[in-house]
Amino acid sequence: MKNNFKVACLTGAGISAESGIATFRGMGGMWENHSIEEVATPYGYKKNPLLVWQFYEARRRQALTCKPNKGHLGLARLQNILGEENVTIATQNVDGLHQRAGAKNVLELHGSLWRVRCIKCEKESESFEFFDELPPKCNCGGMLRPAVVWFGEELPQAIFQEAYNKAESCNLYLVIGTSGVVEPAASLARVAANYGAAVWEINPEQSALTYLCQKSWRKKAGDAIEEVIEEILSVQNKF
Ligand code: BJW
Ligand code: ZN
Repeated sequence: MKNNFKVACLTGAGISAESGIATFRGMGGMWENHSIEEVATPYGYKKNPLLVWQFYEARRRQALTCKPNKGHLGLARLQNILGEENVTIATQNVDGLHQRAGAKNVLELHGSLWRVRCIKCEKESESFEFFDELPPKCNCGGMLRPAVVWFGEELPQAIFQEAYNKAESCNLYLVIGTSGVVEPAASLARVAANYGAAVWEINPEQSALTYLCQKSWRKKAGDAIEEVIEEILSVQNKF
């Protein structure tokens, strides 16, 4: 029998916390020793590209030492159980851990640590290497930047549109490990709710999206994911 139960997920920094990658906000967060304007805006990059590159290069080096955790692996398993076409993962994370866990068609709303873009010729390319000289240069002589989305920048349109379409058409929207304060990513959960999906959340703390949720697991993603998968499998026929 063909399975028509559709799950769309929105993940944030919290799902990678158990892999050892710091979240952004709060104590011990990645921005604790940086101002957001300095390292997460085009203005900051223009003002001090070296500082911004040092911040991202440190994160690239650290991310490579980290492994996907039970949360990432659980979502990849859910794709295997229900079918890739029925489980969409839109992530705000740039660490690539969903893909390394085996997840397919991951929608990277905020770009990737593993891509760079030239600010002169705008060519974008994959880059897993570490740069000897910072800021790194493109073959055209222009300066490269991390291909991530900073505040005030537009999200990659086609990717956001696909995430939006999946939010509109899913039965269940699963929000994992995000504070839900950054737009337009957070709006995807509201879109799903407006189109009639159930919204469930995994987060040890309340988030800005908790008010939308029928169910909230106040646990770490890795501790809750198997329970949530069981619950999805037991309710999918009731939708
Ligand atoms: C666990 C856990 C465990 C811990 N298990 N959970 C509407 C209203 C107001 C403002 C705006 C608006 N629309 C747009 C804006 C402006 C702005 C915005 O949203 N500002 C708000 C903050 C006020 N948005 C933008 O500027 C966006 N662009 C845009 O809208 O452009 C419009 C445009 C159109 C046309 C032309 C031009 C422009 C862009 C936003 C880009 C965000 N970029 C960043 C950096 C990415 C690169 C990088 O990684 O360095 O994305 S900011 C940062 O926040 C990063 C994250 O992806 C994002 C979200 O953070 P996240 O993932 O939620 O992390 P935390 O730390 O906040 O939360 C972690 C959670 O995990 C917590 O809840 C913990 O409890 C939980 N947790 N352990 C499960 N084990
Ligand atoms: Zn170039």
